[in-house]
Amino acid sequence: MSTLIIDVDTALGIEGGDIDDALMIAYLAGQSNWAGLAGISVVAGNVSLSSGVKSTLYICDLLGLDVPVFPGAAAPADRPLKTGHSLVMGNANSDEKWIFSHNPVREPETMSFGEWVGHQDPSFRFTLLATGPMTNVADLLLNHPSCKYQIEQIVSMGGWFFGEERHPEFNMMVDPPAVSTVFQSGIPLTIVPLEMTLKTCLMPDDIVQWLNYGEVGQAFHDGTLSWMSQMKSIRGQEGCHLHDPLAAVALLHPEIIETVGIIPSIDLKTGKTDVLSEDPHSVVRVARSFDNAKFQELLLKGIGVAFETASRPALLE
Ligand SMILES: [Ca+2]
Repeated sequence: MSTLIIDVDTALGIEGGDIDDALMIAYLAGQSNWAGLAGISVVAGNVSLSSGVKSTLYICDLLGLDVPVFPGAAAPADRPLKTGHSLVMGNANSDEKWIFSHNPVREPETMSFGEWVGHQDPSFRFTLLATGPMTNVADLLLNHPSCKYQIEQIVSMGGWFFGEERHPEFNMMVDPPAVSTVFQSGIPLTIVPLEMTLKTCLMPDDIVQWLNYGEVGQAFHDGTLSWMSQMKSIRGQEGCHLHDPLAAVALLHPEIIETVGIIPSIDLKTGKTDVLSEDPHSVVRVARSFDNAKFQELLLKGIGVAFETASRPALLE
């Protein structure tokens, strides 16, 4: 696979912020036989842009992940931002409270992601793993059009494509015109939709072992447990779903998912997604099934490797 760049709306560390982007980053950091992560672009979605950047930088600190972090769009172009945080807290103006006692040490890039790509060698190619609203991705395609030829493929988490009881999925709902731009770009796109990720589940017992890994394990454990408590109190749900990590594991291990080619559509007002037709030749593919047990095994293994590496004392010279 080519170099990887991820576009995320990270929220670990924010009370009421989903932790799935953070777990995905930890999983990617744990790929010791593969060092392809070249950059992280942050988009507003689960939380505001400033909180998302703070969370991402802090996670990079914890994981010892030395990659550039680019602040992206603070809101969609045509409508105000409605964060996942405001939906979870039931209050559009609730503060995004930081639950950790430390703040990130590293700083975000001053250059935009698009400018950075523009500064790379023209032969630079990358895979874009997008697990937030598509605002940044559409911005890249519209304002830095030559980048289109540098993106080999996009893998994303979002939408709800099959089934009678479909609703607009959060990532698609935040910025539907941006999704439409991506759908129409012609870039190969693999989508891991909500109807797949709702089958995933992480339970408190699965994360107890993280407490063996010092500060990084403690922070991920506490942040994840806080999100699980939130899900329990507002939805009566045990544990939490692993939406974004499924997209990352499916990218690195395509053998765990089955996809079908589709011609997708999106309602530009509501963000509700649909399948106009199935088409084996379409560049857009959507996951229809996956091996849940294998997914969870690979995810927890990768996260464990990342935590062990990050918590290991530095060797003295
Ligand atoms: Ca996300």
